[in-house]
Amino acid sequence: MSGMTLWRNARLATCDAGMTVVQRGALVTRDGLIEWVGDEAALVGGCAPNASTAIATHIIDLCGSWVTPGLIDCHTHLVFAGTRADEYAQRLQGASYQDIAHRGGGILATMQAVRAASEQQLFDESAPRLEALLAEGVTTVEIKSGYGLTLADEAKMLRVARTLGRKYPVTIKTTLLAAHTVPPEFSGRAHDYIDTIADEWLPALHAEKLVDAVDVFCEGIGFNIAQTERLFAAAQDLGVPVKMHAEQLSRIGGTQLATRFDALSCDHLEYATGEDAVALGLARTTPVLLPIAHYCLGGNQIPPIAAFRSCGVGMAVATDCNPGSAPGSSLLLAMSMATRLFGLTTEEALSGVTRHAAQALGVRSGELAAGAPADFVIWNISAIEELGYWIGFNPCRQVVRAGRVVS
Ligand code: DI6
Ligand code: FE
Repeated sequence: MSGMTLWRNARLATCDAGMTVVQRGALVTRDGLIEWVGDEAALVGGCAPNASTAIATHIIDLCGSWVTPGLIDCHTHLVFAGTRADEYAQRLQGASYQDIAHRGGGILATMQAVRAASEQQLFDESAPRLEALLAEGVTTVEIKSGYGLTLADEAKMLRVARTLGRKYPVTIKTTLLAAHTVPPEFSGRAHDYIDTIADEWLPALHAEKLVDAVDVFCEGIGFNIAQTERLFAAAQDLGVPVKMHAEQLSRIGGTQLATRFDALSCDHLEYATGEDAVALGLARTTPVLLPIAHYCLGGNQIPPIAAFRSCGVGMAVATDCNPGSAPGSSLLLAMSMATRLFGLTTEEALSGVTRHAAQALGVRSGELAAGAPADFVIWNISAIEELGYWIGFNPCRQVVRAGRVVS
């Protein structure tokens, strides 16, 4: 793509470190990137002052609309087959998530459905969930494996995630979550399973360029600290960043381990403590809040938000889209729940799905800033607080990805 586009007369929520708002702002985009952003009054003859010589080839008047960076859903399991609505009904009758997992349901139920599905079926079932996210202005999505639990089936899930990224106007980051639960082939041998992932699957999938990060469900019903450390060390040897499902249902100390590996993020954190917040702050590991899972599990424990704030730790917010604990494909709903259920401010919720979500993925987007990808959303709202306020009503007007209007 060549040519420069000037997007003028916009109210910009830049989502930069200061959450700067520019009331009469403009953006200059070129070759898929933001070249300049600022107050329209600084533009000289339709051209960014320091940017260049040429007058913009296209000038688009946004008529005073609010513009934010493209939203980022930094934690999803959206590639899966089937549903687990039956388990939701059982939980409403008092069964716990752990009870259901111990009975062989839960993640293993979805594993069976994913193994039975062809790659095409998996794509066809997953695509509508991605479409729902994109309709709300999401331009970057992280997708985890973790329901295949054989080398071939984990590869199938990750390939579907990559294919989604080619067929839709979205940046997909893939995460290997083979360490989600112990599959039947390794029953009673969690240690061997971790060794197999570390020694065989991770190197093979990494060589196929299917793995942008490695995640572990570090939990009483998942993998313990020693097992997690073993897999993180293997990832580190390959230069692959790590993430963790940490302190979701109990506190076993995953966060402290993750920060020693400079993890990109620790996710869930309902049972994290002030000490964990300190460790996250020192390590620059981003906490990711997943309020839809908290809501659907009927949890009564919330993450230590005040401690995150006092440690200066920026919080990300994501959907956790999955068939068990979080059957949700709405990042705007996750923002609403993060404010109402976890007590975030509307500004924190917005930075949680933009700048801090980008940090949780190690990507450059999530900000309206020179040099960032030209991914942004034009909204039908009159106040920025409307994001994460409406429920079941979508105020997204237009999405621009890599400088092009895509919807
Ligand atoms: N924690 C979660 O919330 C998801 N995975 C995890 O480790 C749930 C996955 C599922 O129940 O299918
Ligand atoms: Fe999750």
